[in-house]
Amino acid sequence: MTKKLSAMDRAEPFKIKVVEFIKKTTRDYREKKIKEVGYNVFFLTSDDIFIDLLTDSGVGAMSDNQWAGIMVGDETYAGSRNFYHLKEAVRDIMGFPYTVPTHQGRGAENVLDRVLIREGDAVPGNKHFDTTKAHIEDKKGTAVDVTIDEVYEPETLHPFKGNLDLKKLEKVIQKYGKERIPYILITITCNSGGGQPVSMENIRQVHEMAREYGIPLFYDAARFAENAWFIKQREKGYEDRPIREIVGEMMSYADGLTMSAKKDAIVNIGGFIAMRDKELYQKCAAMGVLFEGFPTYGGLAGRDLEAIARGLYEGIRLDYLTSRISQTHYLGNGLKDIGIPIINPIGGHAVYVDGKKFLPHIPQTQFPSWTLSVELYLESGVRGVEIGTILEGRDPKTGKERLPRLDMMRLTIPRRVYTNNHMDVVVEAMEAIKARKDDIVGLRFDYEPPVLRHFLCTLERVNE
Ligand code: P70
Repeated sequence: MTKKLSAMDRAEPFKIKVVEFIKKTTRDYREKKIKEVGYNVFFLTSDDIFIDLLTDSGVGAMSDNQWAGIMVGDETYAGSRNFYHLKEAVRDIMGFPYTVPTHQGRGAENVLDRVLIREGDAVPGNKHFDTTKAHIEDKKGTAVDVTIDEVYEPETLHPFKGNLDLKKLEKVIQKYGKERIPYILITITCNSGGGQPVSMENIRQVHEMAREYGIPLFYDAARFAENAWFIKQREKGYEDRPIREIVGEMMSYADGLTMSAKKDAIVNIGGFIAMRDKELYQKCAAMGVLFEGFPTYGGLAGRDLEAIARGLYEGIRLDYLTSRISQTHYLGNGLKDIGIPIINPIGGHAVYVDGKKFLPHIPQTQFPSWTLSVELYLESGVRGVEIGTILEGRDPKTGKERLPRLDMMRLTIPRRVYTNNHMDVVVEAMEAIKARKDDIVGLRFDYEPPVLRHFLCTLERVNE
C-alpha cells in the first residue's frame, strides 16, 4: 500500500548533535515501581523509563534552528515579534489569515468550543480524540462518530481508514439539523482510529457537504503533515505533488483548525487556533484572553512561538516525513513478523497493538490493553499507552462503561528521538511477553476519577 522506499529515503535527514542518556533498570526494580504507582504508567517518573513511547506529543527533538529561535524569543506581553512570525508561518503554509496561540491543543479546543458550541449541539467527526470529545461534552454538546466502518476492522487494509462516512454524516446532519451542528470536525490523521490518514477526496467531499448545508468545517490538525505524506504516497494524482501543495489544498477546504503544535510542529509546548473569518477570530481572541492570555502570546513565551513558527516548516519536509513514518513502519513490521496482532495498515505516528486479540482471556472490563502496557514496562522498561477502554471513559449520561470496539496499546514514536535499535528492543520485549501471555492477569480500579480518568486512576490486579 505504501510505496517501497530506498535506504536513502528512509535515512534520517539529520545528524545528532546532542544526546541525553537514558536508564536501563532491572525487572525487580520495575516490579516495585509499577506497584508503587498503582499500575498506571502515567505516574512513572521518566528516570524509571528506558524507552518512552507514551506519546509523540511535546517529546520531539527540536533542531538547531529551533533552538536558535529560542534565543531570539521576544518576551513582551503584547505584540511579541515571534507571534507575527508564527502568524506568518500559518498564513504561508496553511493559508489562514488569523491565528490565536494557545498553550497546547486542548487550550485551542476549549476556546473554540466555548465560542461555537451550545447545549444540545452535535459535532460529527472521525473518532474525535479524547480531549476533543471531553471539551465538546464539557460544553454540553455531543461528539458523534461518523468514521467509515473499516476503522473498526484491524485486519482490513484500507489506505485511508480515517475517512468519514458521508452517509453517516448526512444522517447526523438531518437528525440534528444544521442549526444544532456548529461545525464538522476532521481529525488529520485520525489518532483514535490508529493514526490513520484521511484522503483528499474524502476531505473534499466532506467540504462539499458542509458547504451545501452551510456548516463550517474545522480540522483537528495535530498531525496534518503526516496526513499529507500519506496522501502523496497513496492517493492517485498526488504522487508528484510537493507536500506543501498538498497541505495547501487540504487547508483550502477548511474554515479553520485547532492545532496541537506538540506533534507536527515538533515543539515541546504550544498550540493555536487558525481561521479565515475575522468575526470568529475576534470572538476566539476575546475568549482566549480569559483562558490562555493576551492573543499575541496565548499562554506561551515568545521563544515558544518562535520554535513553533520554525517547526512548522521542518514538519512539512518530505525527507523528514519519509524517515519518520518509515520508523513507525519499521516497528510495526517487526511486530507483525513475530505474530503480534496490530492495527493495519500501520499508521503515521504510532503502532497500535490489538490488546483484545493479544490477550483474549482478559475480559474488556479488566482492561487488556492497559494490562499489556503494564507488562511491556515490566518486561523492558518501555512505556506504551492504552488507547482503549480506560481512555474511552464512561458514558456521561448513563455512567456505564463504553467498551469501545477497538481496545489497543499504542506505541507512539517521538519525532527525531529514538533509533531503530530502540525499536528492536520493543520487538524483543513483545516476543518475550507473547511467550508467557496466558499467565497475564487483568486489572480493576482502585481509584477512578470522574473525567479523563486514564491520567489519574490507580489500579490493582484482579487476583490480588
Ligand atoms: C497523544 C496526545 C493529543 C491530541 C491529539 C489530537 C488528535 C488534540 C490533542 C490534544 C495526548 C496524549 C495521550 C496519551 C498520552 C499522552 C498524551 N494527543 N487532538 O499522545 O492536544 O495534548 O496539545 O492538548 O492527538 O495522542 P494537546
